[in-house]
Amino acid sequence: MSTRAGFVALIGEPNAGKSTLLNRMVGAKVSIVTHKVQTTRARIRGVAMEGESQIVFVDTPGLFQPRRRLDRAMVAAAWGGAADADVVVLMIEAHRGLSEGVGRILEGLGDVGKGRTIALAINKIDRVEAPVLLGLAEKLNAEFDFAETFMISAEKGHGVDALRQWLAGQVPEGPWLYPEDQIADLPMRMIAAEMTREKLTLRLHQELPYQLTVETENWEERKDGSARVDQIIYVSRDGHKGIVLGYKGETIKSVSQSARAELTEFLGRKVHLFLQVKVREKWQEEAERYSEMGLNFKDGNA
Ligand SMILES: Nc1nc2c(ncn2[C@@H]2O[C@H](COP(=O)(O)OP(=O)(O)OP(=O)(O)O)[C@@H](O)[C@H]2O)c(=O)[nH]1
Ligand SMILES: [Mg+2]
Repeated sequence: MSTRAGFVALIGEPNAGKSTLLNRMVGAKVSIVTHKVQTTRARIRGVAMEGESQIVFVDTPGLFQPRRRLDRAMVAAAWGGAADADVVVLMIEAHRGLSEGVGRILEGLGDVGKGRTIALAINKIDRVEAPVLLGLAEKLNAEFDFAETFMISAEKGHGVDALRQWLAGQVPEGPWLYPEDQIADLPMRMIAAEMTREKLTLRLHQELPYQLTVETENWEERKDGSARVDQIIYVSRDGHKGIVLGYKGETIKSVSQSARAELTEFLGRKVHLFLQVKVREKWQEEAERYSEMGLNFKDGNA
C-alpha cells in the first residue's frame, strides 16, 4: 500500500478549539489551550498517523481584526498556514454559529482556498442541541462550498475519529514527512516557554496576557539527569511587573510551580525552572521577540 502525507491547517476565530483539536489528534499536549481568546501566537505543527497516512496538523493563531503589530503578525501567520496546506479545516463554534468573524474568514477563504480542499468542522457540539447543528451546517454550506462537514467536540472527542479518517484519505500520496514516532517539531525551549505563558494567561486578567511574552533564555542539562531552565517574562510596563510578581511574589511562584510540574511531566525528569520578569516597554516592536515566538516581524507592518 502506498503512503500518504500532507499538511492540514486548522483555522478559525480565536477560541474555536483549534489547539484542543490538534492536541487530541496528536495524542499529546503540543499546543497550549486556555479559555481566553488569542492564546496561540504562531503556527504549531503536530503529527498524527492514520493507517498509511501521516497527517501533519498545523495549529494557527485565531483570525480576528488585528490592531497591533503582534496581532497583524499572528493573523498573517494563520493565513500563511492555510496557504501552505494541502487541506484546510475551518473550525467554528456551534453555539456561536455564523458570526461576523466567521463571515470575514469565509471571504478570505475565497482567495486563499482556491485549488485547495476545505472542510468545515463545527466544534463544541456538546454545547448545543442537534436541530441547531443541522440548521447551522445547512446555512454554512449555502455560504461556502465545503468539501465535507464534520460535527465534533474536540474536547470530548466526538466525531474526531471520522474527521481524522477522512483527512487521511485527502492528503496526497507520498513519503512520510516526519519519523513515524515524532509528534511535534517545536524546539523544546519553545514548548517550555509556551507552557509558562499558558499558566500566566490562566492566572492574569484582562489585557495583561496579551502584553507579555515568554522566552527560554538558557537550558542546561545537568549531570544528575535534571534540567535547569531559565526563562524571561517580558512585560511592557513597570505596573505589569508588579502584577506578574504578585503580593509577596505569590503570583509568579504559583505560575512557576504549575509550569514546572507540566514541564517535568512532559520531559519525564526533574526540572528546575527559574523565571525572571523584565520590563521592556517596546518588546512588541522588537524583531527578535517575534523570531523567538516563531513569527515574522515584517508581517506586522501596517
Ligand atoms: N465545551 C467545549 N469546549 C471546548 C471544546 N473544544 C475546545 N473547547 C474549549 O474552548 C476553549 C478554547 O480552546 P482552544 O483550543 O485554546 O481554542 P483555539 O481555537 O486554539 O484559540 P486561539 O489559540 O485563541 O485561537 C478552551 O477553554 C477549550 O477547553 C469542545 O469541543 N467543547
Ligand atoms: Mg490556539
